[in-house]
Amino acid sequence: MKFHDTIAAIATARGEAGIGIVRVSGSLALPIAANLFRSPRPVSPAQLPTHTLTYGHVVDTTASDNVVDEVLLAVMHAPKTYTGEDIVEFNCHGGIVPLTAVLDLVVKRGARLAEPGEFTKRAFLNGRLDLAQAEAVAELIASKTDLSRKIAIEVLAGKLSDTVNRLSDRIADLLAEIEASVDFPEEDLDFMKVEAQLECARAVQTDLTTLLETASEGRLISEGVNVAILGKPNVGKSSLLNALVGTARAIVTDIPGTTRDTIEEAVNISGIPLKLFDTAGIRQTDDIVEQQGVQRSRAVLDRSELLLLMFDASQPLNDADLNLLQTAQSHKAILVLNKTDLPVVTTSEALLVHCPKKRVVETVIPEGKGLDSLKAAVCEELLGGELVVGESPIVTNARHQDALRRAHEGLNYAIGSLADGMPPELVAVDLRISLDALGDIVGKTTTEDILDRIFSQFCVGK
Ligand SMILES: Nc1nc2c(ncn2[C@@H]2O[C@H](COP(=O)(O)OP(=O)(O)OP(=O)(O)O)[C@@H](O)[C@H]2O)c(=O)[nH]1
Ligand SMILES: [Mg+2]
Repeated sequence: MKFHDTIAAIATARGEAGIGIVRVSGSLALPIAANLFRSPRPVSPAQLPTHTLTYGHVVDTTASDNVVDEVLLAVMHAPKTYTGEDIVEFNCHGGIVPLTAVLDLVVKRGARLAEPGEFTKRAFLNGRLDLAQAEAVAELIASKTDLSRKIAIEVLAGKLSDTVNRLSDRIADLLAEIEASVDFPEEDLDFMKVEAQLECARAVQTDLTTLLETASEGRLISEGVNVAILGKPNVGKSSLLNALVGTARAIVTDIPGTTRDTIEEAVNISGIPLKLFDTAGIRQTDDIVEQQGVQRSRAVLDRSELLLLMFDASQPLNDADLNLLQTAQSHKAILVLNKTDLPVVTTSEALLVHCPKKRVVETVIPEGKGLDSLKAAVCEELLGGELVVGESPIVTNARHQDALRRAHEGLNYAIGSLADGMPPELVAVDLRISLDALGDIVGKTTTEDILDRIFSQFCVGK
């Protein structure tokens, strides 16, 4: 696709840094560089070899060639560039003033400011990346853990797209065969043929299901999980938060009712980004501030995917404990039996009497005892064990998950129609729904407004 305008943006983060980059893409990129860039050895940017850096200065030609910044100019000639167009990048000193001054000059020479994600949108529209790969660029930038980075880089390399395209090809082949039987109806009585088509559709369905099943865990890795620490006052909730975060984030004292408000911290456990909430100990209280804290604890409970319910081994179970054990029945929860260094009054077995199906981890938080087992239990509870990035791709994106669901549904209907001996025209309609849904993932069938929505979530300059 040929775009008539040239776009420009500061591609690096705002703030002070060693370098900052003004990126320019489009047919005016090289003429603009020729106008603004001076090097000790006179060169024309259009003549510079592609993908090279040249030392020089950006000058303001309308102000007697005043030097604006000392830069390295990167020149990349179309079509083998990020956007598929000519690109120049001014590697400037990384401060907002020099960068804005260079960007201003670039705009004055005919470029316009780029929209968020517009470079990547051009890359997509020019066929340099498919849509799933373009989205992986944003996911890579936003990745919260090393595991989400690994998954994003593989999607960017085309691992998901390859799998989706192979599934599409198999459905397209089946569709072609079924459409042929519309054209030559005398063949549609061929029982063997329908059996073979059914077998083929079911095989695709199995692979589609496998891919779709990775989405619940995949999305957890890209989006994170809310985890609440709940328990009666003084059981060691804040101590646990601090131990998992690795700093003395929350105040810990031996006075029950120390934590009054909800404290929120991000931690990474085996590649899963957790948003961890330390809460006010739950108990009946006349203190108004503490009452509000207890209310907030209950609100946190409602929006958490996993609960760490803490119990004090040195004390008998009270009503608050029994209530929590009741709560555990209807939630994903791990029971943490803390203070097992003190003379034990409440045992793991006692907790399990109330919640036979839950995991119990015994801890002595100040000594770090049981923390590794707790982390393993969290991982097991959320992912069913460590998630290994292996041969098959992992779906981390809600839009892809939705498209896979639609593809799955279309195929289901097609299988039903084939099995019931429905006319091939009807089977073909369902197969086409499935094919279009898969096409949405890689951007073959995606509408303009969906594209706009996707790219508007990118940062400016990407
Ligand atoms: N002996 C022993 N003491 C612990 C253990 N874990 C925490 N403590 C102590 O228990 C006290 C209370 O700990 P916190 O972490 O403040 O407890 P909390 O559940 O956040 O309490 P509130 O904020 O009041 O609800 C502190 O004095 C901790 O040092 C443990 O495993 N063994
Ligand atoms: Mg506390």
